[in-house]
Amino acid sequence: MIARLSPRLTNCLAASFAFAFLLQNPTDAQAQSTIAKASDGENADIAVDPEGEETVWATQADVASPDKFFLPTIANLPNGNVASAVETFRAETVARLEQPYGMDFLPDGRLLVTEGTPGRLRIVEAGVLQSKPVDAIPLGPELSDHFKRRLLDVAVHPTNGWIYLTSAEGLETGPGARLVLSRGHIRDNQWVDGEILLQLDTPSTAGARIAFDPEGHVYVGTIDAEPEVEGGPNQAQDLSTPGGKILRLMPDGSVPPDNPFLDRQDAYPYVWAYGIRAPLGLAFDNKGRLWDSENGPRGGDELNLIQRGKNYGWPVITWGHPYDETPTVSRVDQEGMEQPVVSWTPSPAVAGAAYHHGGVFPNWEGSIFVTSLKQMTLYRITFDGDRMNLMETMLVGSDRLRDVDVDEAGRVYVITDGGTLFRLVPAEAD
Ligand SMILES: [Ca+2]
Ligand SMILES: [Ca+2]
Repeated sequence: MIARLSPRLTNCLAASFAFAFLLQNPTDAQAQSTIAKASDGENADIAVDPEGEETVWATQADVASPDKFFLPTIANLPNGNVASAVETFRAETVARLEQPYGMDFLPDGRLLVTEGTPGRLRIVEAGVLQSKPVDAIPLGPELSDHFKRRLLDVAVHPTNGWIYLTSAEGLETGPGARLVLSRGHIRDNQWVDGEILLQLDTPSTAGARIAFDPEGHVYVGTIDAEPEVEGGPNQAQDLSTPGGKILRLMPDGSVPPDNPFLDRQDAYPYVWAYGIRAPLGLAFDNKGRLWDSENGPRGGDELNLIQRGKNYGWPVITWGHPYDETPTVSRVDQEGMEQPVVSWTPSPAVAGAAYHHGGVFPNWEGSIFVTSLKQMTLYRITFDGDRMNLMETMLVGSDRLRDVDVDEAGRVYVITDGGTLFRLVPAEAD
């Protein structure tokens, strides 16, 4: 029997099953597909119930027109104090934005937020959205329909004061898009000193998260080609191409002399790690370790601990399933390829990631927060060394949570595809 369920209902269904199937270093239980959901949360809803009888498939129209996920919606946030596992918090709406995608804090505490599709950079000062976007943000040629967001991530360098941006622009000739990494400063609400550091012809302009290691190197996650969408081959295992990689640059955009593949003639010199599928979150923790949250194909979303020169397996190994009508058991491991630290099936469509340093929420110190799109939840994950210790699921059904960040005080900021910027602050006394 084939039925069409609303995305909201599908999400509720999936949410109720998801927790039982969160696996750490997964086992064969993975193969017993319960609810197998379409990946990426960008564009599809697919679910198979535990008996495999009722199947909910995305329509072609859903896949072709993901716009419905980006209609303005008010996030469904809890009222009043919320007692979570180890902290009691309150969710507080800060601002309404248009398709926010990325955010970071300036040293003076102001929050920078990108609005993806209109391509605007906004400033939130002392909890108030400034009415005027930053002027003169450099945007190239308009994008073809398939590529929507013009401005992607924003990140403030921890020591040199430069503000880094990823943006997407159309090609002068034909379809496709170019991913651009640039940097600049904001002076009198104007983007100045702009420099382009990297330009990549890319199969997809999602992802493109920016992170900095303690030495100040710049990292960017790039999405792999999807042959079923772009027609081209996967790039993730091909070291000569920029897609499906974690890239590493010097702050000025030059190639770091200790990047891992510089002795290989054919390798793209910025490659730091490969075999990546859809890195929608990138965050360093306080130990200088890099975490990548990425979408699997249908099942097999991952949180990876990214290390120099390592291969994270896509598309050779995955805990997800191919996009066809019969979920099949995937190949899940191979010598020389890294396993995720956390693997989610069904796919919640994980997105942004951020490290929590404590502050006003001391019991969250050391956690990694990961947002999800399809499951509309915020995960808090703790670790024992490089293994997951526990995962807490918060704000279930709130909205498609696109990205998360933590301010200096330890308040947790979240942006949603529906356009809400909210933050988690300490509970008020009753
Ligand atoms: Ca950020
Ligand atoms: Ca992987």
